[in-house]
Amino acid sequence: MKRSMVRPTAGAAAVMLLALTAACSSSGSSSSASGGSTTTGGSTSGKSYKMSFIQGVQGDGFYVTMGCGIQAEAKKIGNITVNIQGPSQFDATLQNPIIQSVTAAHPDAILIAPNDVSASRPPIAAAMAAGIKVVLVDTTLSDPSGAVSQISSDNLAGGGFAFKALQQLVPGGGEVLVVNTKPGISTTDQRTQGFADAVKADPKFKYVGVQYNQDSASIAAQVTLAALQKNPGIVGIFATNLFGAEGAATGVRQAGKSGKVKIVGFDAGPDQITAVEQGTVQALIAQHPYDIGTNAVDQAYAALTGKQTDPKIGTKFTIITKANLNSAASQAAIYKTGC
Ligand code: T6T
Repeated sequence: MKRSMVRPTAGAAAVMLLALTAACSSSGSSSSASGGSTTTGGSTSGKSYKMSFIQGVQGDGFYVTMGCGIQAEAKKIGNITVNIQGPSQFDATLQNPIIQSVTAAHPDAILIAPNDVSASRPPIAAAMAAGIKVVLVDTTLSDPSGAVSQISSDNLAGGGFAFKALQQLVPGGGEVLVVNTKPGISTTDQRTQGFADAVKADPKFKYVGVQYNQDSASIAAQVTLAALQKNPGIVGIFATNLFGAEGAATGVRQAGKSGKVKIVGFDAGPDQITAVEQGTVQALIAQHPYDIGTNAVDQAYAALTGKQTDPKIGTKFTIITKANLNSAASQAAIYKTGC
């Protein structure tokens, strides 16, 4: 089985961040990933397998890119059919019925980014009880027991990297804010925690807390603007995902502080890259969702064919700034809008 990803060590990651250079790249694929699509792998002799990928939310370049990795890996293995669907919003009340209907269709494996650490557990546990192999991709559960594997970035460390980037951008220190999605999403909660812990260890900086945006760029813009009006001393913002970074850049612009208040965002869709080019966002911590996808298929396939599986797999980051934006590694890390 292919095992291309390694868990980044703290030391290696710190060096990567301090240099603010790209650390590695992910590859592309030629098929498409969107809500409700189905792709069939090339035929080989023997049994074939059905896998369903349930995205955290539709239309998010992170999950589109992950779907590209999933489809490419399924095609490479050859006897796997992949179905992709996801909720219209990052909301367990919308995702849970999808989990239930997918479970009723009884694929061999479900690859899923759970919308909530607790509320997503019952339908996922029901899928496991029905004999479906479950791989948790990106987000996880408070109780992940029974899952074949959990595959994600090291989100706690990622929050720490975001603070290191802000330290470099604002060496004199000051007040810093987090613009987060909503409580209960494992990934973005961990990024916030990692960031808050790192800020508290540097007396030059003051953590002014977290504002939630419900995974909406327009709400992120509103809460950012309001926070800047309330706390004019804010010098830096950490936006914990794609939509947060997009909205934070808008909020900072509306406050007339573009370039003055530094923004470090998680994720790297085309819009975030444009923001870096234009100088409204200073650094992006790009994840490698394509690799999460290829690993997820490998893990599910291993479980289905009686091979050894890895309970946890960590994928890498690429730190993107204006200075390294044109490097091959940065360009390869930009999320896809289609495969
Ligand atoms: O940051 C990713 C993902 O890791 C997170 O769980 C939810 O938001 C994204 O999909 C980006 O929008």
